[in-house]
Amino acid sequence: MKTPRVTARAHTNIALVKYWGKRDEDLIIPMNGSLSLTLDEFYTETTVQFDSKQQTDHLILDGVTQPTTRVTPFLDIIRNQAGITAGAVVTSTNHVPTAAGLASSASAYAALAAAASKAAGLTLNRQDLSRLARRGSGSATRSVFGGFVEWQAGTNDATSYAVPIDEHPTWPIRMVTVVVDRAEKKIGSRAGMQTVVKTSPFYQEWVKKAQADLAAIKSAIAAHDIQQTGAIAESNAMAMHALNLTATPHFTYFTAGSLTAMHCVEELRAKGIPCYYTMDAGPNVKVLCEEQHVAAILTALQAHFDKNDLLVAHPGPGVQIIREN
Ligand code: 2P0
Repeated sequence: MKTPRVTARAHTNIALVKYWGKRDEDLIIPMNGSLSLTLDEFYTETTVQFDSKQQTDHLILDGVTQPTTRVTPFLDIIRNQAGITAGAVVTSTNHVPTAAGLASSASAYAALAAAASKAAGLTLNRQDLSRLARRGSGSATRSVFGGFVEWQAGTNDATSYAVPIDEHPTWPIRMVTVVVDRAEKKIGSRAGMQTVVKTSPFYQEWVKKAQADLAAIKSAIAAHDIQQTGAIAESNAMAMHALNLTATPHFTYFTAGSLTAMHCVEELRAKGIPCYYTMDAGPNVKVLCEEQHVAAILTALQAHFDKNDLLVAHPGPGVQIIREN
């Protein structure tokens, strides 16, 4: 017997206050709360169908069959909840304007959680869907919602989930992505954050700072204050990347191109243009600004980067079921 075939779409998100470290590796409970902006530009569409004639799962990612090492344990959580044992066919496509190395586990697991839970016959509210997405990848917790989203750290499976802060911002906020390097990252975020939690002597200071940043950025976002919001996001990102340099062995995601982009943003700011950078577990730089300054920022960045490597994103929506048959 086959279940309905369900397709979900989820957008990626960029954290302004970062998640960087787990208190529970298995349940993916973070050490600190985080806050992100879901983006319209980059998303994943995933179709799931369970078939009781199938013993194992199949994963086709962007047209290529992949191992199900991480997907099968995730689907097992859903099968347990739904009381089924059927294998699944999972077909997933990443929609990123160029092969920019921006495909993310956030959009992937948010889409998979929505499509697979629906196909399995579960009816989850968005809080429970967020908890489920979290089991696949921490950042996916937040991609269940659109706009500005807070992941409340919690202390266990029941209390660690995302909540919308402003799903449809009227604030004309934009995120310019500078594609610095298209190569795969050398140190995955999972291993990177684990090393940092275990070895950085500054880790507890990070947790304190992230908690303070989270409270402060929520006020700044509510006030549509770009200077405050941007300054907190930039400072939080640099603290996260500083942790990596203080780990044993130390590592960094910065490349020469990342530094070029960051200097360019600082020069723009010195000229009175409010724009602020953030970086994740890779060399690409994301610039937070308001719509009215996008053109000037693109012009300045084009002195160093190819036009096609500069992508402008708006706030995007939360996860949606887009087909069911
Ligand atoms: C974030 N990142 O808050 C942080 C900032 C990257 C830097 O969440 O191990 O793929 O699957 O929970 O979510 C990327 O890590 O890690 C991430 P897992 P995930 O967006």
